Amino acid sequence: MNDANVLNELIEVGKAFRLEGEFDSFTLITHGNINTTYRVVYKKPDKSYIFQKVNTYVFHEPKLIMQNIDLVTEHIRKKNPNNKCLHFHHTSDGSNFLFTEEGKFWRVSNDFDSLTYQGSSDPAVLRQAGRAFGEFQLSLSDFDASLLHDTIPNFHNTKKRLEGFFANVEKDEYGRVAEVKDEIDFIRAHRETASHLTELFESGKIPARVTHNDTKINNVLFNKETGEPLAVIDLDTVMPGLASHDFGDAVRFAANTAAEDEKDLSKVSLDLDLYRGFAEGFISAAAPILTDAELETMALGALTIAIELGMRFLDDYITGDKYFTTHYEGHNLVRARCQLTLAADMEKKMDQMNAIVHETAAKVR
Ligand code: GN1
Ligand code: MG
Repeated sequence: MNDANVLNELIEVGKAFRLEGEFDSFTLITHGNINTTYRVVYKKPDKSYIFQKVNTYVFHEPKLIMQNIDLVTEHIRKKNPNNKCLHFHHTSDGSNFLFTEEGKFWRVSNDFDSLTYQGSSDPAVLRQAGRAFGEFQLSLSDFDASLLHDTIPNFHNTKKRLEGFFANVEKDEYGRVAEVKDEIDFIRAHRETASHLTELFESGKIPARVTHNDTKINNVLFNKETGEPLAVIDLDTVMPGLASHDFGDAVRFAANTAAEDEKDLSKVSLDLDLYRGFAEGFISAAAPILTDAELETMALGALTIAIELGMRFLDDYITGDKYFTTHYEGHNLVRARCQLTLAADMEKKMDQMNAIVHETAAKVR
């Protein structure tokens, strides 16, 4: 879609949400892999908003996401009245979304004056991010999970995802399997390790919690002056899950010495100082609820999610790149190789990763 079409579409969306003032300008925010997000500036009065077109290929029932978000933000707001929280605008019929005749699903929220990171080499920043996600988990520990819709069933059910992946490998619909044999072999060799967390959950050894499920550091908004977390955003995948999924997903993103889609695999590794920073923030914030059995699975959560996401990117590659937004041919394969390289490095560091969790927990509990 060209810029003029986007502009017209955004103006119409703004009208539907009855935003005040005159439309001024927009910029595309490019770091999400699923939804399409714009920062839109209005003048008279000056104010900016986040407009988001939800990907309905990924989220089949986007209205249910909005119901989940409403319930969760309401719960968090009640418990922490001073915290910032996502605020969604309403259309004239009182909905917090717009479903257009062409089937596009839009939502509009306020833009915060805040700082976000795509990554940081400073453990203190990771500590604050860990605190944000740990507090998020703590805030939702008394939330009734049965109220939530399972918007993407089995989202972090690694065992089930592996089954789906190997079925797609068998089909080889796009003829890409031969090219990625090494990556598939790596996943096959790690199938048991990556399924272990799911099995611990299924056997009742670790509890289900209401989790964020997409804990990338760019989903935390920080206060520009104090560097403290202001809000956790992107609540699309808030669903029942495991504490170690949230811990692990955050670590595999923010404690990687390289970007999520780094092509030069020699740059990819797990930075133990960054890992420690995140662990300190997360574990000290969520300490009141975390069980010993959960703490035992934190490092495993990181390894599991790195393998799972590597497999998800590879799965998308061999099934025709339909799920994740890609920016060039082969992007999903690059992402998959990066995650699997990270997983291999984590595997070597598991003892140290577990020790850091134990040391941190001993200090704060
Ligand atoms: C997707 O688009 P984004 O960044 O919110 C994905 C996550 C992945 C992530 C990898 C609904 O999240 O699970 O970890 O990409 N979200 C969904 O960057 O599949
Ligand atoms: Mg997300």
